[in-house]
Amino acid sequence: MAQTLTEKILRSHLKSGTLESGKPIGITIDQTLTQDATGTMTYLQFEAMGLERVQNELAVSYVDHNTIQVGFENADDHRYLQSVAAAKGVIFSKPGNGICHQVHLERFGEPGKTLLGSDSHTPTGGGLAMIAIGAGGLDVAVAMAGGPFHLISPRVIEIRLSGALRPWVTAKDVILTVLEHFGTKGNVNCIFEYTGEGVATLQVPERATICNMGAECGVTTSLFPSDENTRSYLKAQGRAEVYRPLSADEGAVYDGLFEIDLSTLEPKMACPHSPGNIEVVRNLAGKRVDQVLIGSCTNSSYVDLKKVADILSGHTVASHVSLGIAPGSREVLLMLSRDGSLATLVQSGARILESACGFCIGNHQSPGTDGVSLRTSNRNFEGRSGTKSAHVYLVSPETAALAAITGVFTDPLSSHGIPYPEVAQPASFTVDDSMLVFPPADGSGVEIFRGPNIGAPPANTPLKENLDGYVTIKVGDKITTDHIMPAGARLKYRSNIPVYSKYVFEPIDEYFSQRCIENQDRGRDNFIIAGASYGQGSSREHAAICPMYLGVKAVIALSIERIHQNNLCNFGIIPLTFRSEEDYAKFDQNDEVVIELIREQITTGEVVMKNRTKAVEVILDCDVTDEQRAMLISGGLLNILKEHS
Ligand code: MIC
Ligand code: SF4
Repeated sequence: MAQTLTEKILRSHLKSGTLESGKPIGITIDQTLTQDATGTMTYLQFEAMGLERVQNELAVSYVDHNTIQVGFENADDHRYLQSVAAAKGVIFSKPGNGICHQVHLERFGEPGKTLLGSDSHTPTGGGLAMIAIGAGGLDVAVAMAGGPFHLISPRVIEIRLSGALRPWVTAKDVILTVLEHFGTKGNVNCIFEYTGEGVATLQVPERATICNMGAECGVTTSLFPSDENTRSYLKAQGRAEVYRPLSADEGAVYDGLFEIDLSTLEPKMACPHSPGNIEVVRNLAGKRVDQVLIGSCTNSSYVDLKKVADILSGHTVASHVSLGIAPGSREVLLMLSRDGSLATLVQSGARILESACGFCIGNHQSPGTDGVSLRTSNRNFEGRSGTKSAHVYLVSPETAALAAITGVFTDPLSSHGIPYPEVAQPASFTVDDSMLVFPPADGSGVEIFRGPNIGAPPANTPLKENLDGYVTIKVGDKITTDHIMPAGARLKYRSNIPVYSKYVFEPIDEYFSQRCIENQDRGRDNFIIAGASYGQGSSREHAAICPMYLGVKAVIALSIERIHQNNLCNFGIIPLTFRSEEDYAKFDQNDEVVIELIREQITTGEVVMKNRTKAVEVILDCDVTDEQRAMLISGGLLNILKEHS
């Protein structure tokens, strides 16, 4: 039978289950990647598994998220990560070498392979025809130990591209169009597979941009076929030998279809405060801009930034605008410096930032009060920039560069007088792997460094018979992991759960953790009530570990996003869903609630929760796999792994 590309790759990696959408499957993972902010917990968990060395084909540890190094914490984390990588057989990408997804695409991605990364934008690898999935650190640790990754066999949605993009219309505008159509919720357990003659008009970095931001739709991943453009990209990276052609069979059947004629698109943007809030740029033409930031794993390839340099050439950044540019990798930075683009950027008044996540995670470059910031990144959740009152718009590098010059939103298709920057893919990239540290063949003698800020992941107890406590918080729809577990200024506590836990829900309710502790002290449980699409955004498992540490036993929501749901199960927090909005309305913060005989109830998949304060009860769904049910009963995956070791 004709197969989709997704099916082909999944089938060749299938370990358990059947490929029928909606059914649980387990797949082998060829490659893994971690980044520093999720990496410390991942490797601490891997160490707890007691293995001498990673078992999968290729494991890379990147340091890109927190390179700010205010205080000793980040530098200590980096030292831990470098030493544990050497000890366990992991390649270490030093801070400054670039953003994990950009570097992985350049140096390690391979068509037809599976990649699991402890970062939600791991699907960037789909630009090279990989099944590349974002997951919590514990899942990645299991994959490094040679274990399968469990997921729900996806619905495969075909996104059929025809035509070609017009000048000034970009890959970013393609994915913003996809986001406009699919939105940021309701796409759990889907994969976007790109097909059609329009595919050949897009180069690998453009495909990577599109796959990267598919994460904002909440899909498991996105992928493109592997074709002549893939071959020339890999050849230009000096890796022609890993090329192999891959595509769906003629007549493959998909679970859905969305057609895009590339030639009809126009420059778009995601408006505050959601990547799904799409508008055409022309609708805001003339609006004043305070800050422009170009970079992030979405749009910081060599061609992206060379185009920016060509646009800025001979111009000066508007006097009221601050322009920052973060090249995605050291390779990109080296190439820009060799071809003179770096000088052009500096001359225009751009501030050159480190090749790291930086501004994208709110680590620095926070806008001023009420500031309007145009960014080429992928998330504009309220407060993520570090400034709650800021208005962040997500745009293409071309749209961003024009605004930096004019100082206002400028439709790239309008008559602004700046010539279109024609930039071709280079025939060869400047490859320099000297900031990759390869592990010794035998790491047994390597001493693993641990600073005082690094603590072991906290233990959980097995599930009790009855849960009894309070709705410690009730939140609405689309609560992101940035709301649950803020990054930015708090990022340096990622390796210190007791301290980081103080900031759970800080952007919404700074007293949440205090209430949790008070309830815990009285021997009562904590419950979180939420609306639709709870846990959108990042893969950070801290959004489950820290609530677990605070005694949260269940999250009851209208719906929960895939990665977060897995993280909750991994750490023994029960994910439950309401059957209706009316049921959601029956609970308020501080209500006293009880779930009796929970161990028995979750095995049936139906759970009755009583609201003692309001004297009502509702039936909830507990839609988890058998493996997850076992984790919930044991108090998390780590407890199960301990039982089996
Ligand atoms: C993000 O873009 O939100 C992050 C920061 O890269 C996260 C990972 C993290 O929180 O460390 C992600 O996307 O998974
Ligand atoms: Fe880094 Fe931003 Fe990409 Fe996350 S989205 S990996 S913070 S650049």
